Amino acid sequence: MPPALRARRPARRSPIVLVSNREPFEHQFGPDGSIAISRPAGGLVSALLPVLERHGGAWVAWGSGDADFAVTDADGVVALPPAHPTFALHRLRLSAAEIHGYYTEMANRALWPLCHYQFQHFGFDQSGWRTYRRVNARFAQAALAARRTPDAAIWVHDYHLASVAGHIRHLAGPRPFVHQFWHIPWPAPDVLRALPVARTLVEDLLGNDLLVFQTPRHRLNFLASVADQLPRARVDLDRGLVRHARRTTTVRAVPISVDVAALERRASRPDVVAEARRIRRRLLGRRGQLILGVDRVDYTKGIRRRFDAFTRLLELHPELRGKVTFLQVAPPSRPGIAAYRALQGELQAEADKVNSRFGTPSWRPLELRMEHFDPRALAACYLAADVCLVSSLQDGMNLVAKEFIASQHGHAGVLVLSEFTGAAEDLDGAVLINPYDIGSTAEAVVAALAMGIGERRVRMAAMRRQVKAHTIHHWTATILREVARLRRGT
Ligand code: ADQ
Repeated sequence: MPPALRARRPARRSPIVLVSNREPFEHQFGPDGSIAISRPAGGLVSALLPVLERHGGAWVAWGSGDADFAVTDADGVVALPPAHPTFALHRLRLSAAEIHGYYTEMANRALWPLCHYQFQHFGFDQSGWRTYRRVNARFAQAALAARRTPDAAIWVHDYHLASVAGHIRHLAGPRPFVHQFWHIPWPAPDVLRALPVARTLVEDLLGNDLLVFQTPRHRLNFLASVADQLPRARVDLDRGLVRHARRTTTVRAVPISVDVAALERRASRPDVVAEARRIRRRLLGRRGQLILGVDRVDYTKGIRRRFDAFTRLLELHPELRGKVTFLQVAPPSRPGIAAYRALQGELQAEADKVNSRFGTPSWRPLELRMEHFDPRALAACYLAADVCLVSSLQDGMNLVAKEFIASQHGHAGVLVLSEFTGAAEDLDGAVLINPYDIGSTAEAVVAALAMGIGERRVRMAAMRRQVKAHTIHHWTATILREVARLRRGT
């Protein structure tokens, strides 16, 4: 094993213990037996890595890479990032049966579609639920063990780990301060009723001292769900307090954001600016405009309908043929789930269809890149685009929208944004769409392409002011301030 990869525990105290399903770094064996390190795509890791790089501490996560345990110590711990370790990653080893029940079945076939209102993908079985709770209990134990001091707060993330706080109460009583951020939407109470174990899920979440959602809408949905599932709980909607089983949970909304300064710096680098020019030249030739989509391959992101809207645009506006190109960057995700594999195939087939129907020897209308991009390549795409199109059917926040804004230092890009994203509630200046309305989405993109430079600048400047005033560091500080306030009891 290369010495740089060997486990070294950082000497500093652990002020935060983060707990998430996805790990921030993954180790994989190459074909020659060497070990490579990578950062998985996804909003959660992009959002939290700067937090631990800044604060230090411990991170508990599933060790999903095939070489993960080759670089840890006997307890599954490795110091990261490799060059300048700032935190200790505690990796949990999960069996194939655990991964199936906890991750594939309960998290991604039950909770994910339900929270995104996608009933056609929703499925539930009791054995997946039992495994989910057992695995959540393992995360709870690992989080308690990762604390350097008994008063370290435990910060749990997302829908994979809804039962962790409940297990911590069971294992360690009322003392440890536990809080959770729910990255995806929380559905309306009637939707939650489809989940046979909704009541236990809500009770487990009320094991948290503080529970934070992306938007006021999701927060209200949760409070209404508590009233619906637990009629004896006391719910104070105005103050966001729930009193249940002799405990109080504070419920807040704090929209997540991005590392604006880092994204802006990256998009200003001469090599990124040059790459953005190359992308435009390659995809547009001498003239033309670029529409950009960036999403994990996921049915909630509305990529299929987005392709339909682009087709409609080309049908209804023949004058735009040869003058606009749509670049869709879409790294495959959750390959273990059939619906995701099928979607990947469908998107490729649809892109081929658009290109063979409208393409010419000198113009390829839809460029679909189903691969992971490194941060600089992604920054060049954001910078190159005239229009960024986000058409999620539901989305907790959508970091792509904010990354685009942070990268557009030229102020000339237009954001076309689904009204069903948390970002739409958080930003003024985007052109809002209902992604189910294909015709109106197509017309909104046409309007964005035709928008004068003056209006583009005004809109982008407004959005840039908003994201600069609410960066990922503000998000962290707001949540940690609330944690401190609650711990003081004020
Ligand atoms: P996601 O559903 O993963 O996140 P999103 O917020 O859009 O969605 O974040 C996607 C992230 O993946 C972005 O940081 C983007 O840069 C990155 N990414 C996308 N394509 C990539 C590619 N080809 N190569 C490299 N990186 C790529 C969940 C919720 C969201 C919520 C976040 C954070 O579903 O609603 O905003 O968590 O809370």
